[in-house]
Amino acid sequence: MAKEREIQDLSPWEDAQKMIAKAGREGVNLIWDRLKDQTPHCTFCEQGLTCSKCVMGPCRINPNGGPKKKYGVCGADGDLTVARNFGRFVAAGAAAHSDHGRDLLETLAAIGDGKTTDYGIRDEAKLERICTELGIEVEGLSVRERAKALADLFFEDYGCRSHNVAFGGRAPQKRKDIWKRFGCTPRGIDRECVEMLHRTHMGVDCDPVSICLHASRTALADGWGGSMIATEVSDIIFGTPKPVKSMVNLGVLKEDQVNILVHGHSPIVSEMILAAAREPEILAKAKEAGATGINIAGLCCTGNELLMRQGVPMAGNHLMTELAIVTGAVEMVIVDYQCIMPSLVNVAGCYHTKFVSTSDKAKFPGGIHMEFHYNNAREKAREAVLMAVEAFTRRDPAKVEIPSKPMSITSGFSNEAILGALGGTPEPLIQALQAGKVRGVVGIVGCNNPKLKHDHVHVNLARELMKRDILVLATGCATVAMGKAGFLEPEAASQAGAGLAEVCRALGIPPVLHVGSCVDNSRILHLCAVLANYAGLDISDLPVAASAPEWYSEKAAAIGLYAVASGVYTHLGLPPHILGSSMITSLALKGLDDVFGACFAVESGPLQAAELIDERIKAKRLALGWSA
Ligand code: MSK
Repeated sequence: MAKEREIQDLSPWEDAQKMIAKAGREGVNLIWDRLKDQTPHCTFCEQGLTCSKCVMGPCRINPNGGPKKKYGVCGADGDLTVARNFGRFVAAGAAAHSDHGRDLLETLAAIGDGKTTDYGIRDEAKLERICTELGIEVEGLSVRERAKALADLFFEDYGCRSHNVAFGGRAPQKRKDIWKRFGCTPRGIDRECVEMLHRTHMGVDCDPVSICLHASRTALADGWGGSMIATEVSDIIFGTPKPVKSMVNLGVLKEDQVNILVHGHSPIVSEMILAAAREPEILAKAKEAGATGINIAGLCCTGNELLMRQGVPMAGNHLMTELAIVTGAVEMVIVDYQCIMPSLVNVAGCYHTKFVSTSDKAKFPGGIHMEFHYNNAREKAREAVLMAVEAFTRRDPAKVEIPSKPMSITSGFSNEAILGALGGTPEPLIQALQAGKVRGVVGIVGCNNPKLKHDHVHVNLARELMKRDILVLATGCATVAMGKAGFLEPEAASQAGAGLAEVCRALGIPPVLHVGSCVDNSRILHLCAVLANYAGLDISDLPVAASAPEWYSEKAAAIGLYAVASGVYTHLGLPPHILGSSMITSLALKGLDDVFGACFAVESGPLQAAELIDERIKAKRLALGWSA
């Protein structure tokens, strides 16, 4: 594996660098090794110009001619091929978020039907509020009946009848009018995903622009549908986050405790693991095994879910998942779904670590499968934690290295918490924006990608935006980067511009707010809608932007597109596989502005990206008659 100099080029963090070196000494194959093996990538695939959607192919399209011709066997050109591939890419991302939302919904329905005692309603006030918002008459209904009524309403959102997703009603009227004009109003969540698969079947929609507009509709069904349902129902079942202190990096692992890492996205399993690990009888078993306790820590977005609500520490983000196991101090990685590299089974096999999968839709050959359902979750969680306790007795102390001291962070900034800090109304934030103390708000979201130096763009972009009095909202794997850089503590206000620092100090908040997991980007959408509605504007009028600096996943593409289709200018650190079509590329970078009042920008340099975002924020501010 990499030499010292190269390791420093892969990640800026001490914990990552030490574990990459350790993996090299111990012969553990990592994501960077595999990227090297796969480089150079196929240039047709990189540009979105391959098609394997039928058996007349596969085809590789060369828009400029040459040994591979301009048209596939069916006659599709480069523009159509790129559009079809991108449409399916977005649909897969929207499906992933939304199917996660469906699991929460099935749990809510089970609570309503009295089919589970393992789960309940922790935020009854939010249940009532959302029921009322969506027109459910709550008077006279018990908590369970309300849960059932809300679940039934949301199941309709997933369906195929002509029916607009309920939370779409939160968008400003001007935005809804735009969606209507361009045929992008999100209807059933499943319907849009299925329709995208249909449209991109050979011989259906042959207009690249039409496919792209449907991709926007599919993404909107995710943002205002599946993801928003996932967020709101998670809050209802597990509690709405409020500011909470915690810690981040591999230093959160404890040498004298049973370490269990929860990984994936849904809180359904991880909340139960946490509850089991706190049971006195199970703690007693851990003590019998020689441990001083049981330490639950998070990876990726299920970690964000537990961090936001329970203050559970975060061990790392996407590129840290293999490295966490390399510490030799992890008894178990227990996963649900999404962003779980299949390689983790092999890495776990190099140590005493148990790798446990829990979802019937995410199985990992070589791992242990323990299927969790709403009616067995508590019992399965106890079983899993006891298995981790047993693994602790087989830990090899010679292989243990916990590489750093943890950083402290503050998390838990749900919209309820943000509006609460503002006195229950968006007015102070609007005033701060108008006065230019806070010049804009930017969501920095998403993943890591081994093609870019780990967390480098996240951290340097956020640092630069803060300096320019731009408040940052972080979700997903970006959160860990922000935490490690020290940006998630109120003291980081000292690194912000004078206006933002003043506002942060007055409210006692950091200049970068952790607002959740990747489905929780819906919180940012909702906050934009609250601000726009309050100010009588459209979202595209606001000095706001989004950035996914190190994204890799289909879900991130769906998030980016629903942000743009909602009127939010969106920066990407890497382009999607669309560069083979100049038509689709120029639609993404420019043409969408004429449709949605927002478009994409692609830039891998953090300072250059900050400049682009700042220019956009300036333009929006000036258009509102505010100082630049
Ligand atoms: S986990 S989608 S790597 S944010 Fe949500 Fe992180 Fe991106 Fe997965």
